[in-house]
Amino acid sequence: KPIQKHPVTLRRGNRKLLSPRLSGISLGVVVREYASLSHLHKQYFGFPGEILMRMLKLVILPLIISSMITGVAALDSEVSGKIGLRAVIYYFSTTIIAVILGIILVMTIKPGVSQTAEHIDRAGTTPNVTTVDTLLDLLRNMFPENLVQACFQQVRGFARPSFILLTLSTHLNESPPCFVSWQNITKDYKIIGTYSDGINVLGLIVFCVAFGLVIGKMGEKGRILLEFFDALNEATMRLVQIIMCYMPVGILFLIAAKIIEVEDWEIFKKMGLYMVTVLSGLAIHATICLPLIFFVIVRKNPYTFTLGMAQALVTALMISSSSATLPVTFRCAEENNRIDKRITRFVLPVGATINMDGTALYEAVAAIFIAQLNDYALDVGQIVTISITATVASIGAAGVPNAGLVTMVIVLTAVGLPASDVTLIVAVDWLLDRFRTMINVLGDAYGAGIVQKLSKRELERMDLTSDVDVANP
Ligand code: DAS
Repeated sequence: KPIQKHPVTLRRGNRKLLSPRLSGISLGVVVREYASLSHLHKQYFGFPGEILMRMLKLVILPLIISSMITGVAALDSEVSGKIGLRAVIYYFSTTIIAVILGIILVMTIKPGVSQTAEHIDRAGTTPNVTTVDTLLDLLRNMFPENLVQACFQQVRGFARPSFILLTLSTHLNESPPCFVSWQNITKDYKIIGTYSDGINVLGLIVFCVAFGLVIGKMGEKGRILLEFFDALNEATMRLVQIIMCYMPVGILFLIAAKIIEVEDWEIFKKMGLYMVTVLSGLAIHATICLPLIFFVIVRKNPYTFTLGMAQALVTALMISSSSATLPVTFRCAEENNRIDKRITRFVLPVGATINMDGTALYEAVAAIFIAQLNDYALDVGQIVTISITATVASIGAAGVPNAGLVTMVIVLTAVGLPASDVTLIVAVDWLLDRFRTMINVLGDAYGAGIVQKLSKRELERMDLTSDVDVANP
């Protein structure tokens, strides 16, 4: 049967290029050949995906600096204070809701109790963690140093009082919580492009907010700086546009490389109920809790809003990093969901760093699941402690892959569970991390939409008074 002339063909001028069907077939052939050739070299198969990750990570630093500084400078300090407060209240409330949802589900489904997993050998019990340093040593034995540093710095810096409660130790013999110093950032960024997972994003944000406030107060003198950072933001977003053209290829290879890597599919059957508990909690939070809050406040269709964020959600699902997804989150929020740049530039970087509903839900579920596996009967006090520590730990989790696993050790420690039992769930974390990162990004986007709605009056008042519309050129 003659091939039907494809109605739409790719053309440049009057030269006909490959028709979409032909190009799809040829891409499929290329990928299959490449896969068959490179099954011996997994890392090469993952290389095109790694390129995508690195390109996105490359733009994080200029994007956060330019967006935060111009975002804060474009708002006067009173307005930015109100917007910041609304954002933080939203972050805490949705995170607590996610934790409570997770606890209700895991106490109902009881994944750990129904499992007839062979009794866990208690031989390698972890040291009874009493100080921050013992906890740090334990983490260092389990995870890469820079990942531990990224999370620990954030938890310690952000939640010191609860941290003391967590470790119930008398001697916190480490330096006061470190906020950013410039060399601290460059230390993390050894060479731009070899992004270290341990960048101190929280410290960077603190610096940018302070710097933006100062520039905003400089009036005419600060204008040249403001225009520089605005131009830097514009240039960075154009770079993101170019990177997004490559995205389909990168994502295709990222998925393929991950699937090739998994050797023990058996573990998924054993952990099935646990994964169902986590995934159903994340699904309920994303399709009911967050949309309901959004609809009540913004009075718009939340699902249309979610559709507008689709590209960012797919990116988060593929790369498991809220920070690396930030460039795409910006584009979707501003271009598809028409959120004011003065809100996105201020709210999204903070949200990507400290607002992690998916991670908080996951850590609460995982901690109680491990308690069930060990036949630990948790009392109400311990359940409450898990709620608080899961919330704090999600704030401390950096927006990089597997961060939630690192900070979960803190949750386990807080209720006296063996921290080494984290190893029981590591095997499925690469999959669950993707879904919780996706919910983290969705929560950030909803937060920007809600804060914009709540700040409508301030923004309108500023539009009337401001002569330089820097935030929305
Ligand atoms: N991967 C983290 C993020 O980027 C979430 C987590 O590890 O829990 O949001």
